[in-house]
Amino acid sequence: MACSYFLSTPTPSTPTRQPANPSTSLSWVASSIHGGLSSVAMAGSIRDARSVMTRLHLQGVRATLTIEPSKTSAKKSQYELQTLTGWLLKQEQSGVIDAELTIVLSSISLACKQIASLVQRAGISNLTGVQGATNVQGEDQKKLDVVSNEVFSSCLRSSGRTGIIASEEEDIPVAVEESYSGNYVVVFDPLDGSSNIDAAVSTGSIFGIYRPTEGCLANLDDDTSLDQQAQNCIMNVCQPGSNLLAAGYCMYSSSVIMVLSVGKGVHGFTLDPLYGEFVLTHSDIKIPSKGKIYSFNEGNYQLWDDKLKKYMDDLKDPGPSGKPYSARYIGSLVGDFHRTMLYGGIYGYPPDKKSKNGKLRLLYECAPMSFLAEQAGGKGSDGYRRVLDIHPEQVHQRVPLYIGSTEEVEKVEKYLA
Ligand code: FBP
Repeated sequence: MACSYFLSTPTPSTPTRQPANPSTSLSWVASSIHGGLSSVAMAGSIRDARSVMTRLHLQGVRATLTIEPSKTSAKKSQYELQTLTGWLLKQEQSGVIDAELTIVLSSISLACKQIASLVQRAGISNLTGVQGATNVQGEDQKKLDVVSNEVFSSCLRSSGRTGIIASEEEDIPVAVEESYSGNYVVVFDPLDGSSNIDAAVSTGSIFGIYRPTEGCLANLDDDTSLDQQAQNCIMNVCQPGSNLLAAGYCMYSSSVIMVLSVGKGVHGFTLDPLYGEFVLTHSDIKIPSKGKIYSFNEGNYQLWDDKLKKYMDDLKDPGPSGKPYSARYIGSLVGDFHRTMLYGGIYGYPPDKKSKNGKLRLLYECAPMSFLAEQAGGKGSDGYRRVLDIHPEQVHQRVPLYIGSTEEVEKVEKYLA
């Protein structure tokens, strides 16, 4: 704590205040009765002050100590930047996260910076279009899906702090040989909103971090336990969202913004292209409790059940008193959810006659986003229960999602009840 202290004597003369040592941010006043004191004044710490006090007392000088914040060090430099790295260190220093998790989150921010530049240059570096392969869900993989997956996986591996990683683009979770300590379990969707990639419309990466459970790491040198190893990985990844330690997304849009929570609120960091650093721009985001914006793919309206159709009709025809809701749909969960976080409203991907459980994956999309929504005072539901309470049965399980302002999510739950 910055402070300064007074040495008051019976015949005070003009005190001189000088910062003893900016880095220890202590300054103090000395009254020069005997002239010699000024040399002592350069000392810095509280302990110094006390020893000076003792010496003065020994010289028969009556002195008292008053501590007050020093004005010099409190003044923030206009060039002071609160970067993500600095913010993570502060969380670590205050014991919110440990050193291992700091490193995992830093490696994720590096992956997002790399993916941001790949997405921005996709058209130039021939990274648009399909890869010519399909993922475990039978979807055509975009070139950038595959590249982003590689970037994300390699950043997590080289952090040496992840035990198991599970990607939306990979069939099964994998144990990380390079694991050094921490052994965190990281689930991620390397590039969400792939239908928007080639049109350079908002996309994003989503991640969630869990603590490893018992028997996390099978003995990698022991071939016979490969099935056991795979089972262990799947078991460790299939945790309910309520076990999440941290989650976040990085949106690639007109700005590149990383939004994350380590369980103490939600904070947003904008990538400053000048420094290549994520800088704190949205501290402690709170989702408005209600909002007149809905974000659904109404193209599926005819496939919805009647209760949901009634809900949607009422949103658009609120009657004489009300104002109709506005429709906003980017077709990228990260973009639509980011807007909902800031402006309020609701994003929904319901089940329909074609996709009985909707389209979104519980582990890589619904649970991390619901963790953020709740940390920001909002809600994430499958229409009947809290998404974070759903215990995954498979790693690529899909669930319906209604997420955003608490009152809006509770409204749709009432219609579906
Ligand atoms: P991907 O992870 O395959 O991109 O799918 C998720 C997603 O793209 C969401 O980001 C988006 O909200 C939704 O699917 C769009 O689906 P649809 O085109 O059916 O509306």
